[in-house]
Amino acid sequence: MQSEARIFKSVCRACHGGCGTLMHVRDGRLVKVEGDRESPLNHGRLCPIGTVTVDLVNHPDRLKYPQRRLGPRGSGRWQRISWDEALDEIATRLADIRARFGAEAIALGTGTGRHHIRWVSRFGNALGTPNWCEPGFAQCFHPRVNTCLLTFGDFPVCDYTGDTPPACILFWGHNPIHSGPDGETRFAVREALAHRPRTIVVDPRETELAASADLWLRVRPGADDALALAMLNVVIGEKLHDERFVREHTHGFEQLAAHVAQYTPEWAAPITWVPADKIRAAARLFAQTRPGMLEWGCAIEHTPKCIQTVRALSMLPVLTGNVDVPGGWVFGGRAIGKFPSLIENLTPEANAKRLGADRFKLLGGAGADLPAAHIPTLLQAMREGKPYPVKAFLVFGNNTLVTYANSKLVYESLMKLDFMVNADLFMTPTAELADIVLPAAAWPELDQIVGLPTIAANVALAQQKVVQVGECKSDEEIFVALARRMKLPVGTEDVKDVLNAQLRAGGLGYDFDQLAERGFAKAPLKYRRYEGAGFKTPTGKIELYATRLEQLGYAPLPYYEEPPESPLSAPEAAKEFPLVLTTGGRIPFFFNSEHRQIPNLRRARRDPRAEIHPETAARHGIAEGDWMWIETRRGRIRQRAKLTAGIDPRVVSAEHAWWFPDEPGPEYGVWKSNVNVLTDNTPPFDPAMGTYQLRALLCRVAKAEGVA
Ligand SMILES: Nc1nc2c(c(=O)[nH]1)N[C@H]1C(S)=C(S)[C@@H](COP(=O)(O)OP(=O)(O)OC[C@H]3O[C@@H](n4cnc5c(=O)[nH]c(N)nc54)[C@H](O)[C@@H]3O)O[C@H]1N2
Ligand SMILES: Nc1nc2c(c(=O)[nH]1)N[C@H]1C(S)=C(S)[C@@H](COP(=O)(O)OP(=O)(O)OC[C@H]3O[C@@H](n4cnc5c(=O)[nH]c(N)nc54)[C@H](O)[C@@H]3O)O[C@H]1N2
Ligand code: SF4
Ligand SMILES: [Mo]
Repeated sequence: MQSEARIFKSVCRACHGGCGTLMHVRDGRLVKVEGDRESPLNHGRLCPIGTVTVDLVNHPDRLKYPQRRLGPRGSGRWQRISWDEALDEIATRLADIRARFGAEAIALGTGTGRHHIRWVSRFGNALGTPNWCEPGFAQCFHPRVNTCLLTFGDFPVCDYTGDTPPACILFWGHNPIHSGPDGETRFAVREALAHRPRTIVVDPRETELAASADLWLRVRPGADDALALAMLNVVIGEKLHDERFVREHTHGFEQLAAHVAQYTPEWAAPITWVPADKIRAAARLFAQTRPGMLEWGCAIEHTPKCIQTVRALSMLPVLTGNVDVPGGWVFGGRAIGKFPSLIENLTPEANAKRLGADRFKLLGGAGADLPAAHIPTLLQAMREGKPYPVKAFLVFGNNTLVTYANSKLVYESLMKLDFMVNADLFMTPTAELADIVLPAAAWPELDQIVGLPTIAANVALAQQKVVQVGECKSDEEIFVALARRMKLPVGTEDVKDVLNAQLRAGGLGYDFDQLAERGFAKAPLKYRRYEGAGFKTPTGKIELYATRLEQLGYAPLPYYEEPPESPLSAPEAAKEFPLVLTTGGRIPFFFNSEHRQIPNLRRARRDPRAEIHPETAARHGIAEGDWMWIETRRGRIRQRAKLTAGIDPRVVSAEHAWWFPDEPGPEYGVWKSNVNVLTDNTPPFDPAMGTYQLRALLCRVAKAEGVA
């Protein structure tokens, strides 16, 4: 007879969100996952990705035990080993590299916003290396965080868990009904939309949000800074700003007003491809419909001029008095104490060695919240040994070959390593390049707390280990085991001790087990905190004129700059590559490079596809569903053409993160449709953040004849 299933509360962590879940476990096996109706973040719902959790956890292709590669790097041949052997070998190799080249020759990598993200840098700090990296710290979300910390003294998020819905939402380079706002869930946005706010969408594609918006601004990819500056010009020029808030709580309004006077809508129209009257209408609608919130996404961070774009955009809610008000932008509560990063373990000399820190101070230096290494500089150190050699790379949940820009250069860099370790749920084209592969626990197989200030502003959540799969270990446990094995001076406590210390410091009054039982805890949200305390910036105000940026040597006021590879900045290249390429619009069925091996999701999107205007397609003899070559100066890939009149005839939008787990290893078709074969990680970089070109590039297309 079958035993009864036990039900545990937990939190889905398959994306950046934190939907409450009920986990059904029978005989030690996960048999069902459903949404928790009590959760304030999803009210019982799950998205397609959350729905297939059982298929993911029990997938036959999961990595279930550690393996050592046989033969040369990339041979595709593997041998099962025990955890003891794996940890011993890693500890010995790392100790050897550290003794010969210094700890900085060991780099750590991780993937986007994962449960263990801060544990990666923590382990690096314990080991004595300043070199860890993550695509998100480089150019997704953290540019927004670091910029806002410097100019607001805090990070604003949209107020979805309060009682007041927004009257206006400005969606900018962000499609959160599929992607989920960073640190939220996509359901919060849908709920806000149910209250019928006015909406403005800034997107080169006609997404569902764009199609139903009051105003859709079909911006040229990469021209967001010009558009934002022109909107500021209108808000200030027409005196639509909140005069009192601006006077009392911002610094540098006069300088900003004088500076943006040059950026008129007529100036911006030919740059942005958005008509001047539409720019005016958008600025007016946002300024006059309060409370309003800005939902901004990673599109603004995927070009080498990210910080000033973020700055310009962040001023729209500020000038219009939408900061720290119900239904507007609010500041995250601190329901969970600060993570013990162990950064104090790094000497000033070690800190100074962080690759890129001297140049990109918002990423790796004095202006960074949690400093990280600059990925292109790190890859160069692997390839060329300059400015010093990087010999080892430990990757915990990042599909480096697929998600970093310029995949061919990434491949060359990884092939030069002496030692590479990869912890993942599945074998990937990246893991195939490792010396040792470790089986990582998926989210239902580990304990963790969720509640960066960015999660729902005021909700703390616990995910709990409900099953054990094979010999999988959580990344956190692997770090602790390695720290103990290497006899590191710090970073050896049990994972739960660290979680409990954080919860104690947060003051919610629950320890981990109590929070796990409840699933989540909500702290009260306080509005207009600045009225008493001001903002935590040098001037005590929101710095429209950024004194900290100026001190660090960066422009204190936002300005316009063309992307380096655009029809305006590179007219010669544009003769050969006449179309503007953007990449990465999120697919509702996959999280970045994940989930291609799950049949129930793959059925919804069998092949990669790129959006193109019917006229442009017709010129090249391309029909709906045809395989189409997309080529840039870096290389060529193919995706299936998706014809849509919603995109500008001069633009192509290709999906990102494609590889094919169903094709033979060790490559798994990684060179076929991977958009990062097309992107660029060579200079110029954003001067403060070091971001590079994942979007806004030049390309050409052709029909791919004779390919299956
Ligand atoms: N051209 C282009 N490139 C892009 C983007 C784009 O829009 N366009 N987007 C960029 C952005 S914003 C980001 S954040 C990055 C994302 O890049 P990545 O972080 O590399 O993306 P993922 O595919 O989500 O995750 C990588 C791996 O983590 C594994 N994994 C999942 N859970 C765990 C776990 O708990 N532990 C371990 N050890 N492994 C786990 C998955 O199986 C997967 O192989 O891509 C970037 N690359
Ligand atoms: N289902 C699902 N959810 C995800 C992910 C996933 O892969 N799948 N990835 C996660 C990650 S790592 C991140 S960072 C977030 C990202 O989530 P979002 O920030 O929503 O990012 P995207 O969907 O890549 O891009 C948002 C929109 O920007 C548009 N866009 C493209 N280029 C430009 C441009 O130059 N300017 C402007 N204004 N718009 C442009 C695209 O057409 C797209 O509709 O989603 C997270 N959530
Ligand atoms: S939105 Fe994110 S957290 Fe919620 S069910 Fe989907 S993948 Fe899980
Ligand atoms: Mo991201």
